[in-house]
This record gives sequence, C-alpha cells and structure tokens, in this order.
Amino acid sequence: MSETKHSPLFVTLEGGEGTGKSTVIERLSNDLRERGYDVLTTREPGGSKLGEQIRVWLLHHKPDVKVGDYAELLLFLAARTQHLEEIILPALNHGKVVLCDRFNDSSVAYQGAARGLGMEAVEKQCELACRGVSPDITLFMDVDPKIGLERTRKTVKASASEGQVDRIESEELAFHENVLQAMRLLAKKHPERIKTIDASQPLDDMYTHCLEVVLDALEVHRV
Ligand code: Z5A
Repeated sequence: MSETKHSPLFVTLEGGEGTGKSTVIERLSNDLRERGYDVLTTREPGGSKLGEQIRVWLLHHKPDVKVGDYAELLLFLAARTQHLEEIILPALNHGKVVLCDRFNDSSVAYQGAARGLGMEAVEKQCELACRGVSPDITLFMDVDPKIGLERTRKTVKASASEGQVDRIESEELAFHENVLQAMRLLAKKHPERIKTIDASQPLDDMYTHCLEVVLDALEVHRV
C-alpha cells in the first residue's frame, strides 16, 4: 500500500526473558506490513554493527573477562546511542514504524534496580544517552519470571543452533523478580507510555492485546 501515509511511531517491547517479545515483534511486523505500514524491527543490545559487537561483550564474553555493574550500564548505553543515531532516528525520519525489542526501561530495571545502580540515576543516564528521545509506546510483557525462564530454556533446548543461557539470563531468580517489580513500577510511573500486557495468557490472546495497543497508538499518531 505504497500510497498510504502514516506518521512515524516508535514502539518498544519490554519485560523479562521469554515473555514473548521477539514472537510478538515478528507477528506485529507481518500484520502491520500487510496493513500498509512501513516497519523496521530491531533489538537491544544490538541493532547497529557496533551494537551487535557490544552485545557479544555483554552477553556472551569469556568467563574470565570481568564486567562491573557500571561498565555494564555504560556498554548498554553506548550500544543504544549508536543504535539510535544510526538506525532508529533515520527510520523514524523516514516515517517508519520502529518495533524495538528492549530499550531504556531494560537498563532502568536490570542495571538500575536488579544490579542496584538506582532506578532514578539510570533513568537520568538513559535520557542523556538518548538526548531525550523516548518511545511513543511501550508494551510491557508482564509474567512471573519462572514461567518466562522456563519458556526460554525450552526454546534453547529445542534449538540446535542456539548457544547456552546468556550471562544476564543465568542470574538467580531473585534478580529476575527484581526486574519484574521494577518494570511494574515504571509502568505505574509512565502510564501514558507503558501499556501492561498480561503475558501469562495464551500466546494468541496476548498478541491480540498487543496489536490493539499498537493500532490505537497508530490511530492517535495518524497524519
Ligand atoms: N539487558 C539489560 O540488562 N539492560 C539493557 O539495557 C538491555 C538488555 C537493553 C538481552 O537478552 C539481555 O540483556 C536480557 C536483558 C539484558 N537478559 N536477560 N535476562 P536477549 O535479547 O538475548 O533476550 P531477551 O530480550 O531477554 O528475551 P528472549 O529470550 O529473546 O525472549 P522473548 O523475546 O521475550 O520471548 P520469545 O523468544 O518471543 O518467546 C520465548 C518462547 O516462549 C517462545 O518459544 C515462544 O513461542 C514462547 N511464548 C511466548 N509467549 C508465550 C505465551 N504467552 N504462551 C506460551 N508460550 C509463549
């Protein structure tokens, strides 16, 4: 539908491991393209070439390479700044719908809350790194981490090409519970932006809710 004009929309998906973010992004991108939207899908850490290199340092580096908590935050933010400048902002400037798997809320929940660097302090650093750019809408996939981690482990086992569990994923359950509580706090703090999705529902029901939220947001941002 090349004639269709629509405004850019920056959508992020947030939540713990195995909460369905990648699955929802893939389905959303297909459905939105069928409806004539120009869609870019991307992820964090990653997105740009530099970001993908940083992803390896952060998630899959050798066990003898130490990454302190603050270094970890700065690496996520370095990847994000590059991702924003090189990929996300140009796509938005071309009027695309950008669907991004994780963004600032992950840093606030994982590094700010679960690593203990402070949620507000990390929120401020994220604002600086992104020069105030923020998603238009965020789908927060809310489910008990035990369920999410179990789903991920099953997926990894079923996939011959995937490696092992990554460095952050292998943190103990309490860490992932802290992440969930922090994301719930963020959803309360930013109710206009962050929409909570019950990710314990069957996949199709969960997806239907996500699609409704995004279509509503597209309607609100319509040219
Ligand atoms: N991190 C950070 O610390 N700070 C930051 O600033 C940023 C990230 C940006 C990135 O991991 C790690 O980096 C992450 C946070 C940290 N670590 N942790 N933990 P990643 O990119 O490798 O992976 P992920 O983002 O955490 O998620 P994932 O493993 O890719 O899962 P997902 O995308 O949310 O879920 P999925 O792959 O779509 O679904 C998993 C399986 O569950 C799959 O088989 C689905 O079919 C199934 N599924 C999904 N939903 C359902 C429902 N509702 N019912 C039944 N089955 C379902």
